[in-house]
Amino acid sequence: MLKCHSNLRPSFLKRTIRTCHRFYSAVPKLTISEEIKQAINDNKPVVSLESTIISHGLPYQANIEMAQSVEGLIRSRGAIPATIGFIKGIPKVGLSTQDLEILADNRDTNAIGKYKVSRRDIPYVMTHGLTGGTTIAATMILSHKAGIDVFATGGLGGVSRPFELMDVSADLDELSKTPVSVVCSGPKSILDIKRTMEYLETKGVPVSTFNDGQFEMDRYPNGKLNVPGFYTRDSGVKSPFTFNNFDDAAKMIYNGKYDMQLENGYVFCIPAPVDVALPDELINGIIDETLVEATEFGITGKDLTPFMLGRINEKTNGVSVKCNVEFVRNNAIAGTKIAIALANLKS
Ligand code: PSU
Repeated sequence: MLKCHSNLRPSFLKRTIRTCHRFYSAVPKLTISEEIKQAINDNKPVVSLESTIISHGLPYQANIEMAQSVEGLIRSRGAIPATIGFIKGIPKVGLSTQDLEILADNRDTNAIGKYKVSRRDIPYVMTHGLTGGTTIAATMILSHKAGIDVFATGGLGGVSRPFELMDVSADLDELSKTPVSVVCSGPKSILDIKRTMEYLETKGVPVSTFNDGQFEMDRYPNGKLNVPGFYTRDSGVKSPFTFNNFDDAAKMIYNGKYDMQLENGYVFCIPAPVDVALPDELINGIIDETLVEATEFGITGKDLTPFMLGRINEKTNGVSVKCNVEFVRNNAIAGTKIAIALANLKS
């Protein structure tokens, strides 16, 4: 509230108020589509989706087809999809077909100038009216602001393998402070999954892996699975928790977020279906070789993941992209089931 001091002239005050108003109305606000707003108000299940996977994670055509088919899958199974991104500096929850096309068209990588928007990039992107895909971290932030609990994607960021770089994805810290659940196929196998899991433990983030009934259970003492590693069903690193049905996943969110008001997020890992996952022998060799290339080219930080995924696609003749698209679709279905179960618990 502006205090009126006797030495301030009314005209000065009026001018100040007008300037403040102009300034504030120029700041783009979180824009939520009417359909999503309505669904959230009515406690209908909503599943959010990120857009870095569209702008930087997958090549053109596969990315737009994936984005549209995933939205369709969520809808056909009874929830509302909410794809999130920044369009001309505006944080949007619920992207239009045109917005998706703009983000997806990454054919000329020099010309697009599209941003990979994580937590630290948000103010810059808004100030400069930029367009960009949101990472898991940024999608969690916008989902939480909109009131969405569940978010589905492909693979989590994590601790990168060249440890000297101390390159830890902002996704991990976000999971410690934003109560949104990420349904994914585990940390990306290009990462140091052991260190990623240690980091998540320190940050108090529950990681649970879904038993889809397709594992040879005698390999897993006490029925405890390992976390999947994005392209592969088993990374070899223990999953702290295993779950057998989506109702249990929803109960975990409800107990932590609504009963206990814990502020952390949750990771629900859905192993890629058996016929979709890539054989370890094929993918591990390619990843090791590509990491060496990344070091040679000096590629680090936020550029590392897009570089790795792009090169792995080339080296597998597109097989890695097909696998990536299929498990995102599978995760979207799982996310929808969790969102429906959670909406029932909340009603
Ligand atoms: N899942 C995919 N492909 C992707 C990503 C997820 O199948 O490209 C993105 C997510 O946006 C995630 C990001 O947040 O990769 C991780 O990037 P970084 O390692 O730079 O934090």
